[in-house]
Amino acid sequence: MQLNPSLNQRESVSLTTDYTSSPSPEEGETDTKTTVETKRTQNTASTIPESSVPLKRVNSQAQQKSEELRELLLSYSHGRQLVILQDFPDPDALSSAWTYQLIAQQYDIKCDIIYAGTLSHQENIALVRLTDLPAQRWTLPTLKSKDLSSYQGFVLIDNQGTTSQLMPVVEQAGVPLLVVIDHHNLQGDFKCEFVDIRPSIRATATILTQYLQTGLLPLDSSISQHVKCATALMHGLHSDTNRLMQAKEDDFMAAAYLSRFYDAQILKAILQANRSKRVMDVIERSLKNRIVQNNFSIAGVGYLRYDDRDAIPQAADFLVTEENVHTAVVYGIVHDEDNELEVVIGSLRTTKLTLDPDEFIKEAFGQDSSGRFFGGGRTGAGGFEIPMGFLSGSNENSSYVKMKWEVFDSQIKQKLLKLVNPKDNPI
Ligand SMILES: [Mn+2]
Repeated sequence: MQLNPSLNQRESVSLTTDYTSSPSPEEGETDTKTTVETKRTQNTASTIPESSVPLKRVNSQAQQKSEELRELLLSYSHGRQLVILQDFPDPDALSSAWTYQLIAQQYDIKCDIIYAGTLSHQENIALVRLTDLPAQRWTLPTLKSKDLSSYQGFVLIDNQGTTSQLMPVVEQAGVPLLVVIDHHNLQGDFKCEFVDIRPSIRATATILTQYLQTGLLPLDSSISQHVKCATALMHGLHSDTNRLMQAKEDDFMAAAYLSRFYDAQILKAILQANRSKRVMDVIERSLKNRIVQNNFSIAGVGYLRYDDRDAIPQAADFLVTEENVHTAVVYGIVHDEDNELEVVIGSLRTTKLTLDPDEFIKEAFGQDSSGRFFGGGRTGAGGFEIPMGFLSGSNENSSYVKMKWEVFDSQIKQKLLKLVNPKDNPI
């Protein structure tokens, strides 16, 4: 365990440098770069544009899935589809959905990319603005006001429907599920025409990039939209793999392919988006309230506005950097004024290789009355959402508000500490 931090640090340094460095030629260019330039010229001369030469680094599974997807898109051509993202979409989801939309466009399929919550992370807002990423926020009332009969089906990307309020409504309206593309562990049985769920892959952006590589949509660096989409995918891949530190071979191969098209300046601008003061305040609260036991850091941050929800994972990201801490859990009560809803939202971050966030969260919080887990995770990260039901909603009485927080705070702590300090089965 002692070896890992230094290893990670070293990897992080070299990768980060490579990744965000400007591609513009500078003085003292190396020989390697000159060779690349020469090759490019040769390619142009033989009239084969570099971008149309597929990188033959896609495994047979990806190849087969691409073929299946091509057939599906062909059979649904000239139609409309809804692409449903988790309520609070992350860069992996946003970039993957956009790529799907561009691929589907080739078959004259119009896709609307929708999510119910907000884009609350400053990097996500920057991503959407800087690349003109075409995702739309549809609240439940918006969705209900739409005529869904024009859609031939809906698509789940980077989720399996368990983190979206929109999915059940779309399903009830009789729109069939056509496609699921995800890298989280399987969360249920799907009766749909195309399923590509590969938990061994670290980002959905990798899966979509593989589709591009197999020729479902040849990227062209002279098309600004393609460059922006490649940049978005690179950002998705980067953020879901913890700056490539958790990336596997497939993810690196995808990043290598994207490196031929992405715009390093835009990516840099996205990554440099500043935190809002309110996010800083939540991080401060998490620092103040944290308890550290057995290398776990646990912090309740009280009430937050809906728009600041993403401060929770950011606080967890921060707490896990403390010396002697391998796992951080941060949670709070998020209040949605529009819908008079309250929900406990939490995030887990871990650097402990043997801790599976998915298992940990499922074991800590269990299932609701309909058998649905309150959350789950992937390598290094997890999240949970616990609806407050009858107890949700604002109250003028401040001591009541305080009491309500204390009840939820101690209940969550109790459940977490049971796993953190187990009597005979240490994690
Ligand atoms: Mn993802």
